[in-house]
Amino acid sequence: MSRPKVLSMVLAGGEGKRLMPLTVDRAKPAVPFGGTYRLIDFVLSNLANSGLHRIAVLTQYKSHSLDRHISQTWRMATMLGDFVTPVPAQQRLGPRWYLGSADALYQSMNLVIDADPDYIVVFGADNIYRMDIGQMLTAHIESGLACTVAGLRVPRSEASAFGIIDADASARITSFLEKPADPPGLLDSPEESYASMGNYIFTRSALQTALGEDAANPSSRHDMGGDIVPYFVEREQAQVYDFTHNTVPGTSESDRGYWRDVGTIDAYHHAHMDLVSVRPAFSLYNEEWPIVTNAPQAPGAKFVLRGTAEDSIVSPGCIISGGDVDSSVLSPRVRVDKWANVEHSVLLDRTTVGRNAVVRKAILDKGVVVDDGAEVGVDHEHDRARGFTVSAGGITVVGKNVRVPAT
Ligand code: ADQ
Repeated sequence: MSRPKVLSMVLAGGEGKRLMPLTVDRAKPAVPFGGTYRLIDFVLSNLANSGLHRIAVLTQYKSHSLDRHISQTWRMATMLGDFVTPVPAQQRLGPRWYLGSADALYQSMNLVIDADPDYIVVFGADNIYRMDIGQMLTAHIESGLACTVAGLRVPRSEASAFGIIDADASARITSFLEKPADPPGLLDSPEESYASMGNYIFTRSALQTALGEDAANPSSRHDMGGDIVPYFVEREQAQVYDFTHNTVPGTSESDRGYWRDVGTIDAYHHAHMDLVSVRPAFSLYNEEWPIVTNAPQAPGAKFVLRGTAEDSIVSPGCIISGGDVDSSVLSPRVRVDKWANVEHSVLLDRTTVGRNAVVRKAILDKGVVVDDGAEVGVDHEHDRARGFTVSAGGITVVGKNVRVPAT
């Protein structure tokens, strides 16, 4: 069989309201993650490592830092030549901003016509995982169906954030409920539900027809999960691809099946803690399936005056000068001064933590300055009174460039 022609389209227009204030002035896929990465690096690395090099990234909301990151990291990446193209909303059909994720695809149909693919891979941009998408493509082609949805089991308590799948023994999807208030449990495991990962493969002609009908339907919300997947389920043309069957070179048994939606502050914080646990639930150190990013031009991290970091990721350019860092992730050029204490926290680029300061279970956005002796995450009432966000799970978030005084 000749190699099928594939076009990948990455949906990168999400606002990420539940990640506020991290998404005040950046699109959700541009949110930094794991020290030196941004969320979009995970899907783009998965596509590139899977040999799928023809990629359009559909951006929209506050896309400036996202566009810059894609051009610096991906468009120029020598391993890919110039395959990754960011497509800003204004380059599409018509003058309007798009209405939903399906409309973003519909308005980008010119890319499909130009590339003339047999199959279209449509993936979200906000998740942390490794996946060989070639295996899902094979399953899609072998099924002969029009639509394949990647799925995995999630705790039922979290399932109302997802599209929930019911499938028969042959993996054909028999029902799909987008973000149901009361998600059904599985027959063999009532406290789990089968969730869509928001990653799809379509046969090109079928997707074009579906998007055309959707665009003409005034009652549609033009949403991939809410409208397009149900369209194919109704026509008995959708199957689920079980993510736990996917194998990626270099991953350990414990890494297998790791997938996190980091759509909330608590989930974002939790996924960082997964990175720094001694046996990480998700390892960034797998060189056989590298996650690619734009490494900063900065010297190695430096530890002076008995500064320490334990169970932590410390990026280039950081200086730990007599402070202690524990179970935390530090982006490039962070400074932690004498007698300061940082624990269970995520510090983004160029934050500084002054002498005797305490930062606990917190996320500090770029450029935050914690003054000498100041505290973050110690007293939640005080945190809220100072205008910081405190999540349901008790994580304090300080927005970009904010100065935290000692009183
Ligand atoms: P959500 O992630 O809540 O659920 P959505 O907000 O549409 O759905 O985001 C999906 C992807 O599309 C993200 O990568 C986002 O950045 C992007 N996006 C959102 N709106 C867009 C737009 N107008 N244009 C371009 N891109 C856009 C989805 C599915 C669920 C599934 C979860 C898994 O709808 O069924 O369970 O993903 O995380």
